[in-house]
Amino acid sequence: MTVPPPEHKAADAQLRAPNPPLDGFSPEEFRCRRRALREALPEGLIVMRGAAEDEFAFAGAGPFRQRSDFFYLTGVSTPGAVLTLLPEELPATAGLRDIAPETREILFLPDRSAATEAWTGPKLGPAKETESATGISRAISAGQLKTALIGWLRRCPVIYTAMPFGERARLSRDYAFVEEILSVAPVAQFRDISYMLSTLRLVKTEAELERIRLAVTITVDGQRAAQAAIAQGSGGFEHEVEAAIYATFRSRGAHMAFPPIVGSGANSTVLHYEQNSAKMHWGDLVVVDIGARLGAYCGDLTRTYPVGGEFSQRQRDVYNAVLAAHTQTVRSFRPGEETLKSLDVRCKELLKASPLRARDSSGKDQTLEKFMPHRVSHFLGLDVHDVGDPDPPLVPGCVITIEPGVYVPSEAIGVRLEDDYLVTESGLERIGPTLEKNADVVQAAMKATPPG
Ligand SMILES: [Mn+2]
Repeated sequence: MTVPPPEHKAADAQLRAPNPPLDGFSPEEFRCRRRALREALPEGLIVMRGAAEDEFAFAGAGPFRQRSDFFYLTGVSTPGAVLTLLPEELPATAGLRDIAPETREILFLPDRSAATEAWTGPKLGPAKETESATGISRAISAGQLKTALIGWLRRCPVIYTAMPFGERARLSRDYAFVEEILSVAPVAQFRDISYMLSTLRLVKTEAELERIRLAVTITVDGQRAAQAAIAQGSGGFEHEVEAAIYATFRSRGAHMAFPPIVGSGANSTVLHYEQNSAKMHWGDLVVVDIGARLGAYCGDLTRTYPVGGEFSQRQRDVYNAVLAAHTQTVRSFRPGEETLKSLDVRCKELLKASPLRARDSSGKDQTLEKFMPHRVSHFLGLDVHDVGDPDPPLVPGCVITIEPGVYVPSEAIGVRLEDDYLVTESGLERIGPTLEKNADVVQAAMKATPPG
């Protein structure tokens, strides 16, 4: 260890202590994840790039959010960080001086700067305090990353990192990062880390489940606020409903996990409607699809409400068909065999079996599954559409949504009913407090809502 010169200490003294990292989780939680990843990929150097300051701001205006894979491994939300995990046989001294050769975990962080922090607030920096706060063996300056990689890759050319794929791959930051490494170590043999990470992230720990439960609980509160706003009846605006949801989330310390969907009338049939600007009228259905993000974890719930609290007979019929598909899909879950795909197939069979028909765009009567263009389920966790291979059977500890929907533009009727479930040994267990789906109960609750 080197001792910083006294003038360095004097500069540091002006920096305030940053908020603690890890978002309330124990260091052991993240240490276990890093250990599992190193054991799964023993033959290469693991290099994970965290998000840059301007990379993942929500809608361009929200707070900085760490990329989920990086948070999963570190609990660190400081922008510009890079985590390296070394394979067993590689001495850390191959790339760095002043480090114990057996060190396996090294976090590279931008140096702290009083001038920058005047704008952004206190940040974790390369320091002993960061090591004790995170449980990561060493936290050193990001300025040392390049030299370290050159030395390590000389001894171990296999490197696991997040590789970009697809049409826009070459425009991504990850691609630039790969090129940067290649420019100093052309010997590097890149392998993608994303699949292995998604496999680890699929099964949630108790601590993660507790956090997801809290996020869902706040999302339930948001739905209740939306229901009360829609119960006020004709003349209100979708954005007023959104505002009620936003107030509920923020007052509980949560953020919007994704742009909220409040679609009334014809907008209820638009799957990812986000304008939330229309006036609501008696007789409209309103699809409310929202999720709270508490810290790093998300909830995701959809309900469908009649403006003023009264379903028409036709709306009620469609609503009940969707509700039956939801309930039956959950009830018929086959532990050990079920996949996201088989759930989707079953849900659509259930809709098809309904005696109801609706008119498609060419004027023909069709069974209801023709009006459900999306899948019935996705994984939920650090991301709203969480990572994970959809093909293998779902294992205990996965968290999934169940969200059948029927959208009939010719009648301006859209209905979606979504809850979040934990996969257990015996089936699906709903996460969070009760949020009624029964049409009579919803209607009675809305009619009992006092004027706002
Ligand atoms: Mn969803």
